[in-house]
This record gives sequence, C-alpha cells and structure tokens, in this order.
Amino acid sequence: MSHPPFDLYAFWRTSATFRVRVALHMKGIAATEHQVNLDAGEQRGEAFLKINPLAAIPALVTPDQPPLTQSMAILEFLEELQPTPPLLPADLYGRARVRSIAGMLASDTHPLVTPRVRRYLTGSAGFDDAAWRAWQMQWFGTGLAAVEQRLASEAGTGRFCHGEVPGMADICLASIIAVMRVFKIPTSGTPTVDRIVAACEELDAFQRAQPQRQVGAPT
Ligand SMILES: N[C@@H](CCC(=O)N[C@@H](CS)C(=O)NCC(=O)O)C(=O)O
Repeated sequence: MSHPPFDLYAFWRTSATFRVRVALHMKGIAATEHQVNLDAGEQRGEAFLKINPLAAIPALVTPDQPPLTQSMAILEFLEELQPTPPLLPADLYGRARVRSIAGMLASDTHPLVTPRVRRYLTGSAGFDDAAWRAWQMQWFGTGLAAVEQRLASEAGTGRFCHGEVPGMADICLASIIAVMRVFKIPTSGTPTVDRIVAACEELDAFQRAQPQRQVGAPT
C-alpha cells in the first residue's frame, strides 16, 4: 500500500519517538526523520513550536495536513491507515485492555520523567542529580510494578502483553525499558515485563527502533 511521504520529528533516545518508529517499521511505512535535539533545547525553539506548541516530540507530518503530535494518537492513526499487521486485538475487551496497559506506561509513567520535568525540578525546585535519579527510579518503578502485576495475573497475557502477537501495549512497554536503559535505570522484580520485552526485542521492528541505532546516538 502506498502512502503520502511522512516526516517524523524525532530524537535518538526518546521513548515517545521509539513508539512511532516501531509502529512504522511493523507496518512497513517509511518516514524521513528530522532531528530535534532535546539536549540543545531545540524543542523550545521558534521553528519547532510551530509544529508542536507543547515543545515535545514526536510529530508526524504529512502533506497538506497540520502536524500530528502525541505518540498514541499517531499509533492509532497508523493503525487505521494501514490495519495490517494490527497493533490492536480484534475483540472489544482486548482492545480496551491493550489501550489500558499502554496508557499506564505512556500516559501515567512517561510524562513524569520527561526533560521538561527534569528541567523544572533541577532548575526551579532545587533537585540535585541524586534527587532527580531518585525521582526517576520512583516513577519508572511505580509504573513498571503496576504493569508487572497486571501482566503476571491476567489471563490475556501471552508471549506478549496481549496474546501471541506484539501490539500497542508491547510498543509502550519496550519504549519505557529502552529509555530506562539509556538513563541506566535497572528493572527489578519484573520477570513478566522482562520476558515480554525480550520477546519484543527478537523482532526486527523493535531492534531497528532501539535508541543506540538512531542518527545522533553516542557511539
Ligand atoms: N504524550 C506525549 C509525550 C511527548 C514527550 O514528552 N516527548 C518527549 C520525548 S520522549 C519530549 O519531547 N520532551 C521534551 C521536553 O520534555 O522538553 C507523546 O506520547 O507523544
């Protein structure tokens, strides 16, 4: 299936961009990446604020339409644009379960550990490096422990978060683990999460999205 040319505003290490990269690779949709250097604050520059006034990536741009921001909205867009392979299960309850697990990670865990939160806490709220690291450990740990509890106890869990094929929840889970590794935050006491992420990382789409394989990653 042919698609309009997409442009993806991205940075090598980010969790939210990782999600979009995996979905694009899974569905075989090409996008030209444009770097927004978060370390240099480019997300807050005049040019990028026209793309996303909230100063965050990713943004997916297609001709003649305003930019699409929010990784989960982009995943839903890609899913409807090209339904195969599916990122969501066929049944109603299954779709809600997958979106629920994805939301625990993308909506309730990731926003607490973004650069803008770090900037505020270390710039205005008096956090030093140790306090910031404790903050990261707290919120990554809380999110992952809750997801582990669900994955370990619910019948819907299989080789992946939901059944035997990877989908939206797996993308979100792997995106959190990928950024935890970048920041050298270990996981602990999450055997189901670890098993599922290992299964994801056997897949080409997840491997190609890994931070260290992206343009701009430290060598
Ligand atoms: N909910 C948004 C989160 C976007 C977001 O926070 N992206 C981070 C990178 S993972 C970012 O660009 N942060 C810039 C900043 O915090 O200054 C999404 O899922 O797309």
